[in-house]
Amino acid sequence: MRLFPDLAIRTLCAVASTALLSAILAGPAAAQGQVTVYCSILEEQCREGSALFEKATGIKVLMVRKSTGETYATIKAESANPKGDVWWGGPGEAHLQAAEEGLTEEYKSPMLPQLYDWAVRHAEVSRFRTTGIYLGALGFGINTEVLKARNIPEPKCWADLLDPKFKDEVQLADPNSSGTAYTLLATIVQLFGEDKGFDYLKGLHKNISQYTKSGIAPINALKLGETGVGIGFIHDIMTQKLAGAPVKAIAPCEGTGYETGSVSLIKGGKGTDAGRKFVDFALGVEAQSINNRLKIYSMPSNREVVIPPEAPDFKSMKFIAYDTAKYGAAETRTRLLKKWGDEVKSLPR
Ligand code: S7P
Repeated sequence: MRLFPDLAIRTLCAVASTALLSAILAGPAAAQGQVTVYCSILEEQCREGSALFEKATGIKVLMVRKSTGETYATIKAESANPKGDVWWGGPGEAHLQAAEEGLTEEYKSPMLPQLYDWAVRHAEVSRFRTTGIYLGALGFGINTEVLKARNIPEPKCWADLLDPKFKDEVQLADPNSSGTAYTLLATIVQLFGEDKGFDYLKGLHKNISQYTKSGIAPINALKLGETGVGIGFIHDIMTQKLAGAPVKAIAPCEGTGYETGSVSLIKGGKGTDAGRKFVDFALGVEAQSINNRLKIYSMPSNREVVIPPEAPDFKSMKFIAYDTAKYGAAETRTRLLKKWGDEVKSLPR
């Protein structure tokens, strides 16, 4: 008689402990075992990063590649029910706006002591809601064969791009979707002042063949000879040159701006612990060395990453005192993007 209750109790205990064990394994493990990363660097960088992180941690990565402005808009739209954990890459202004609007979470990574001062200052400005992962100089690329075939002299300055000879010969992304193009908008406004800057952008508009969604699209078009001029980051143009495309990177004569590529932890993400691990990874040597293998020579924020001699020489370029904090303030970024849409993009070409 006693045997059955004992057996029943033992069976129940065994079932319960198996269930408990599965719950323990399924619950926290599922939460820690997966991270959703919104990736605003290039697709090949996103792919390599996920593979390396999965290999190093065993945590599964769900990677979604979207341009910087698009990612900001997605995180904002999802803020009542966040679906992403980490926002990896893209120029820092949209990350700063997200930080100011409380869309991202404070995180002081243990990797901070390994970073250059500029990356830590960027984190401080955001009250540690975003951190710098790379710098990239803005400029434009030319396809030397296209310009030669059309008998157009090589432009050296921003002002040269207003020449009617460049009609339908310049590609730029839309600054609402692209962080690269927002860097151009903020650079031109800082370089010429807001009124003259918008006059410049209206003049440039006459020569634009199309506003692409992503910032890299004009550089891909440049490589293929589909445009004579593509506005973008100098390191991305140099990647194409190193691969043998007939392109040249130009650091404009008047001076130029730059991006502080950033990483942020999304507020309310479901896999926040895994998200923190991914942020640490993005600030580390392994993730920041991916670029050397892919020949994408933006300037890394981790002091231990090797900077190869092929990387753009920042010292030879003329930079303006670019103010990422001011142009990443929510009011400024929102206002300038609206003004660009109303006063520039809407004009006939
Ligand atoms: O790391 C290369 C790089 O070009 O990827 C980012 C990306 O192009 C930004 O894309 P959108 O302009 O479409 O937002 C840059 O931050 C970075 O330099």
